[in-house]
Amino acid sequence: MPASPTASLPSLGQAILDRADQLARHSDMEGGLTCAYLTPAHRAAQALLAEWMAAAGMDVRVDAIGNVIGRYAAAAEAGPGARVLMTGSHFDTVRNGGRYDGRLGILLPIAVVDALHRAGIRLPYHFEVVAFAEEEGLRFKTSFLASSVLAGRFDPALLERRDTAGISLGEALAGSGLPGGGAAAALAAAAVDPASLLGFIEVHIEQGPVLLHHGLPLGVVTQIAGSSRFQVRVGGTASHAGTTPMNLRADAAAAAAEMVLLVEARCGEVASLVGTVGQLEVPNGSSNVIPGACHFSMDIRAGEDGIREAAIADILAGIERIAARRGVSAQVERVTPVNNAPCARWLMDQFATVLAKRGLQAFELPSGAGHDAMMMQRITDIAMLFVRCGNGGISHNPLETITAEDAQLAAEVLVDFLRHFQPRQDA
Ligand code: HGY
Ligand code: MN
Ligand code: MN
Repeated sequence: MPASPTASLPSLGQAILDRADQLARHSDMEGGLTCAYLTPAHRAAQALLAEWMAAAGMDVRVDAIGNVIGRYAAAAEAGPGARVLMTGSHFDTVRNGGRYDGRLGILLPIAVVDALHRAGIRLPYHFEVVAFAEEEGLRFKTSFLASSVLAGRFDPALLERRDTAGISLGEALAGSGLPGGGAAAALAAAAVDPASLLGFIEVHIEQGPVLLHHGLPLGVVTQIAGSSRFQVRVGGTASHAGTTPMNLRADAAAAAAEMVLLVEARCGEVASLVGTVGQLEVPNGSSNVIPGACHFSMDIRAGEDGIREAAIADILAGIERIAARRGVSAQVERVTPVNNAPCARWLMDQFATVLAKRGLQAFELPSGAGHDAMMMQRITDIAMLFVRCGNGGISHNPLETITAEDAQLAAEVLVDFLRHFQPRQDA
């Protein structure tokens, strides 16, 4: 087997970071990176990724939900029945987020394909890089929207979901120019045929401090924690802040505050359980009016689905008790839960073999963050390669950072993985 094409490209890691910087220039906000689904910044990023995929020698298509899919076709001798090893991650972001979350898992494989293409190396299978259009759920409070379409798990009811401007997902898609215009049939037809897949691998920043703590550049993921998200709307009685005695109030914000502390307390009871209220607002509030309404989000995750579901049951019951005692209402809307997703040992081992050949430890760790891979795991086997985060492992924050050296190493490991990849024998 000829020398690795990346060995002659020591600057690949820096090139990947430079492209992340270039992509980050397309933002919905000044002075930071926000790239919400189907905004002008999102469409510009989508176009740039399609351009880079084509330049790397891939056949590029954009599907009905806006995923950009680049196929690096198999070697001719693979024949018409060649199957697909798929990789990818998301290019939408959280509000004022980091520039590597998701995007590294797109830019790095594009750079790898470019190196293979320049070296005239083809693989015995099709290699597809997917830039998933929506994973974070920022605009429509969904999660894994784009990978759910590819996995054939899209819930058409989400087309009615509205953003803060009152635009529904269906309307946004209808006006997007994407194939099918948001028709449920077009979204269903965009699902990939599971039989065509050899597996799905995702390269992603760790978004935590573990690799940094162990002094390791890369890690192999064992499982991805399941998550459940909710929107809670508390309804009280707006009334005068100066004339309403404390014992006669139905204060929606005070009730919500007690519910938030309940989430914190209950999720503090089990090591692998976490609960977060990331959004909390008194809509149309005034400083001299007792809040008549208070809305907040809940994000609850655990390493085991049973632990997560038990915590959710306790929290929902607690919200009901607090609402009844305080004379307020509480409406809870649940976004589709995503269950714990195990990585496939046969794929993990192929990453471990490649790492060992480079004298690197195949350090295994779970992922507390959700990823597109967990949706793809519903239709094919998955594995993930984590890349060390700097700045204490911080993520979902502009301080998110990785080094060019670690990006270079991850690219070289991915090349080795691809060139030695063996499909699952009993598949
Ligand atoms: O929330 C998550 O874990 C992912 O970043 N969407
Ligand atoms: Mn994220
Ligand atoms: Mn991510």
